[in-house]
Amino acid sequence: MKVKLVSVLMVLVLFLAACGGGGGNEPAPADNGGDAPAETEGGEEAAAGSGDKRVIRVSNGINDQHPAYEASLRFKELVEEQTDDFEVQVYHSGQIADDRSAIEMLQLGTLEIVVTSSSPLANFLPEYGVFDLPFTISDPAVADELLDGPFGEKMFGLLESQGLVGLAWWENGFRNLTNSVRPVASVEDLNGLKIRTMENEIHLDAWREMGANPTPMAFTELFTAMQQGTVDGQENPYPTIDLSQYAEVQEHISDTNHVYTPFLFLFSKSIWDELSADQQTIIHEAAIEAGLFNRERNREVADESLERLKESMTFTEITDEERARFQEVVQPVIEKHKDSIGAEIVDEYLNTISEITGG
Ligand code: TK8
Repeated sequence: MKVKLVSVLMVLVLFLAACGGGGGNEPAPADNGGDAPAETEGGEEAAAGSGDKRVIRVSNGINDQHPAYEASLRFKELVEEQTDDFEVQVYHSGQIADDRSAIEMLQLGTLEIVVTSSSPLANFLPEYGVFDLPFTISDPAVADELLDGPFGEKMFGLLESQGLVGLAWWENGFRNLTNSVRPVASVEDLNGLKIRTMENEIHLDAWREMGANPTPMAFTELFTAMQQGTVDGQENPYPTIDLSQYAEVQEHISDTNHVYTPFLFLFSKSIWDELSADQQTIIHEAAIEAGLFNRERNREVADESLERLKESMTFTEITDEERARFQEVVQPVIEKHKDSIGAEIVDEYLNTISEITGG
């Protein structure tokens, strides 16, 4: 707490120094969203006063070891090398806000960008629940084709009504289960396990259907919840599990691969509308290019992370037979949520996937 106060005071002193007491300057661009630490990328420059540049903040929920953060820095580089109009500040670990609150900030026009999982968005647009249907995407190449094609475009089109602009599909990845109680090889092994899920009805129902005891929680609270034993387990892609050091508080990992979560690179519509067409193009293209880098890195890191996790945790491989049982058990979840997501969207999603896979 004391440390925080000191750094807040330091920023204030720097800011006052930069203003030179003369006034008439822009308001402090170092507003990192309240309690965010001052030592973030670009933060120092901002604190020193960067003239008339418009500050664009990127909020990441995961930490600065993750490929999404790396890709956000790539986005910053790409934008800043093409124009002097912006200063991009990249934040991590939910310093600005967790996914759901960050989306609300975009709607209010108090934050420019969030790299968010699709799942919290389903609380704003039920159609986004389509990505939460378990065991529907089995390969990253399928995800790419689905998201980069007309279906992805259609999903982006829905965002406008919520005050959001979808600029690019990035990747969180295939989710896998960890826990601190026992190895999970079968549906029965899940019985009664307290599993943290994202704040998403479909995830909650899927885990209930599989016999676990799920509880929704913001990602920013997850590590502490595992540490204190409030939950027994959680599910996330390998890079998150590895790079967030979950092995410190979790013993077992299974390659459940139960669902693929895209990241959306989202912009606040009210702020977007204030930008010129040229500025929008620069930002849009940078988001897409950084997203391609993000996907590539994420897949490399997922492999490396799995190797590391196999050394720090007990790894259990789910057999094809058993995975088919998981899939069968969660089937009612798809039926149950079809209408609330929108039957048409669900059909289009499933049909597009089977067209891509040739099934
Ligand atoms: C990061 C989240 C996170 C997600 C979750 O902001 O909440 O479990 O997988 O990685 O988007």
